[in-house]
Amino acid sequence: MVDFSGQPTMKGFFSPQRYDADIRDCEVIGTLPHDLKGAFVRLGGEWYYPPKYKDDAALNTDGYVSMFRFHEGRVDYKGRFVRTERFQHNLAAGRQLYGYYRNGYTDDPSVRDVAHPARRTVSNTTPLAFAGKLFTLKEDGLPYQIDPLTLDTIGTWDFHGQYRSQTHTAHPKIDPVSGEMVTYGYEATGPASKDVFVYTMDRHGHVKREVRFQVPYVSIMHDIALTQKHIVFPFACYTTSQEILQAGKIHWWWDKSKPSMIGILPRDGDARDMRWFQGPERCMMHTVNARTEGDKVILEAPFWDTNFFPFFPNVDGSPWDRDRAKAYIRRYVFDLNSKDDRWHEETLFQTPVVDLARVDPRYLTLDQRYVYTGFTDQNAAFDTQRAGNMRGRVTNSYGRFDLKSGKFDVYFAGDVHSLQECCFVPRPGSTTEGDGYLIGVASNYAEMRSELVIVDAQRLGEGDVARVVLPFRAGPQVHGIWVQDGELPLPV
Ligand code: V55
Ligand code: FE
Repeated sequence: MVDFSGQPTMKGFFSPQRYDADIRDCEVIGTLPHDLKGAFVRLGGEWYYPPKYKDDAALNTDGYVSMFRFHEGRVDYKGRFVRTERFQHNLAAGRQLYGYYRNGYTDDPSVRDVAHPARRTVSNTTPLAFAGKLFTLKEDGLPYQIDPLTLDTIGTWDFHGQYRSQTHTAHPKIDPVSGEMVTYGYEATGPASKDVFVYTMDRHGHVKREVRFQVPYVSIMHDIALTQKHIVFPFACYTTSQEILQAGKIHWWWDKSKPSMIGILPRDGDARDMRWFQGPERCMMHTVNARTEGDKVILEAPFWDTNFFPFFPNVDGSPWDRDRAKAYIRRYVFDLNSKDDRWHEETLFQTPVVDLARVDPRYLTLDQRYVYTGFTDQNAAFDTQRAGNMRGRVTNSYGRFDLKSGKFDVYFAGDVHSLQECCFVPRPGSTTEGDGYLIGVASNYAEMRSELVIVDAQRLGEGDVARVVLPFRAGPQVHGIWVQDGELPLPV
């Protein structure tokens, strides 16, 4: 029996949907740009069965992949649950067999396999188009390969057996200059292990390099940054241990007495070339971009002041601090020539932002100017709590933050809307940074439906040029990517 009635966070806009979807020729308001040709592929998750524990992390939802396919002047929509091993086991049993986020010790004995965390992944974080294939990623398991024509799940992927980490990040980086991908897995040899395996793949998905190193302490290593010369590994304050996991507890605990760490590894270097820098409490989740200038590495990232996740407890017993859980676009400078292991930090904008920031992907690893991200520009004109938004702050605007001038432009989605992560789509044929579209899904709380907004990325203030309207809620997205025609086989 399936019963979501006791789940306070799964109401209103966030009540479960539990269906795969197909729409041919979606309703469109406005004019679709004729040069938008490809697909917006989104990944997120929803609970197919209610969680085993009420205080479990929202990161533990079943992966759901969807696609807005732009083709011949129209848009088709498709959505599918990712058929992970876990999804299939749950469906066969008719209930939730899996326990806490990243704690296999809390799983039902029929599926418990603590030595192989990849087998319990929900694959719900980031789509990846690489080497002619489509994947769904989650940092606690291996990639799942997805058929881009149908969104059917093909199975897990280990890069022709050459990928040895048990886990694979949701945030690999593709170098736009060489076409190489730099990727990694942490907790690489098992839950709570300090091992990190780093891989460089050629554009065909074959491993060219593997580097193994250990972290000073086990922590979430959700994202990295890549320059033309270095790989930047930030992490901070979240900790765990075998004892915590074996005791059947939540995986991550916030310990602000631990230093925030940033490791810098030369792309052609070895574990002994790793340089660790440290600083005071920051919550380091997503990066924006980084570059190497002489002996300096410069990182731009929307790091938080403190614990960002309400469901990962503070070790000192203090309650989650919503007022301090804010992210700001910041710059970090690391001097590789200096013996000092402290970084230099500068807060570039005083406006708190959502940390799901995007750049023009053609400028990753390079000196880039614009950062696109959601933020709260105006207070919402509706009762967000009643509508199911527990945080009460509504992301209703996208900003284009100019790192060179310190100014920003704003797109406002509407006063009954909240926005998911945006995605920058380069205009085909152009090479100028920022020439293209900003797209993203808006939740319309008045109509209880989702709308994909399409904005000219150089004219945010003029509003959207088109909206693709779904007659239902598209569901929560974590990350999305644009796949240009020709990059993958796409449905027609
Ligand atoms: C994040 C998201 C995850 C996860 C770990 O946003 C970190 C950060 C959706 O899954 O498993
Ligand atoms: Fe992420």
